[in-house]
Parts: sequence; C-alpha cells; structure tokens
Amino acid sequence: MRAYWFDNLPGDQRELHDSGRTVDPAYLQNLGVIYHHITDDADLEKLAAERSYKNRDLITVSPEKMGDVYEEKVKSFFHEHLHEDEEIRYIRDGAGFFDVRSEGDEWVRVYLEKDDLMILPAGIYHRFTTDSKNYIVATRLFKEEPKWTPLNRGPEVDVNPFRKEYLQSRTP
Ligand code: KMT
Ligand code: NI
Repeated sequence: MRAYWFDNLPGDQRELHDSGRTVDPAYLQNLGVIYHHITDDADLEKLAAERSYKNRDLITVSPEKMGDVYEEKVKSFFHEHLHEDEEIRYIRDGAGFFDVRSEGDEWVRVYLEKDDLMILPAGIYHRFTTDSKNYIVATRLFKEEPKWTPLNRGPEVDVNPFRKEYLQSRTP
C-alpha cells in the first residue's frame, strides 16, 4: 500500500498521478479508512468474524475477463460515489488505485497490491481504477446481502443520512 495526493493533471486515470506528496497512514485513519496487510488466511477469517463480514465474492477486472465492456467498466468504477455500507477489498493479485476524498475535498490516491486489504467507511466519496497493467483480482467482503449500489456524487447524495453520519464521525 502506498498513499499520496493525486496530482489532478490530465492523463489516463490508470497512470500514477503521483504529486510526490505522501499521505501517511494516520491521515487515512482520520478519514475512517482502515488498512491491513494480510498474508495468512486465518487472519482474514479473524477479521471477517470480528466485523461480521458474512459474505464474499471474487472479482477480476481485466480485459481478458471482461472482454469488450472492460473500458466501459473501468470508466464507471471511476465515477465518484459513496455506499451506504463499508466497501471492503482484499487484493489477491494485480493492483489498482482507490481514490478517497480528504477532509478538504482533495483526492488521496491509495495504491493497493496483493495482500493489501482496505475498508472504506460508509458515506466516504471514492472511486476506483486499475493501473496501467489493467489487471486486478480482489475479494469483496460484505456484511449481509451484497449491496453494491454506487450513489454518484450530487446534491441529493450530499445530504444522504450515511453521508451526514460519516461527516459527523470525522469531525470530533
Ligand atoms: C469497486 O467498488 O469499484 C469495485 O468493486 C471495483 C473492483 S474491486 C478491485
Ligand atoms: Ni465503491
């Protein structure tokens, strides 16, 4: 895992967009983002049990797996959105970028590779993209029923109860 401020420069979303300014793990923690490096199945099971993640699936995002719709999918994952539940991703192969909004509404880019697990809190605005290798395999964990509905950023979603609760949790 590596986190840094997104450079906001034009160019393909899959490029690094590294401004050269690092974001430290404590800052991510303040945003409510939880990170673990997990190399042992037992540790994953422990975390899943502790946090009541009862369901999971495995997703591969690649042109080989997705065919013609790959480019379209990658663009859609990159639309800024939030969920009314945690988003948990455990990377099993390849790599990708999760961008999360900072307190000042800037993008923090989080680069995740194999064995990285990240939990995004409900209500945080974020987006995802593969990197220039166009390949990631991830386990998606969820508490109850899979609820993948992305709520795209906009005036209505800005006042969503989960958004409000998230903002309150961030400001002491
Ligand atoms: C998401 O939430 O954007 C995704 O599930 C993308 C694939 S997970 C690496
Ligand atoms: Ni999401």
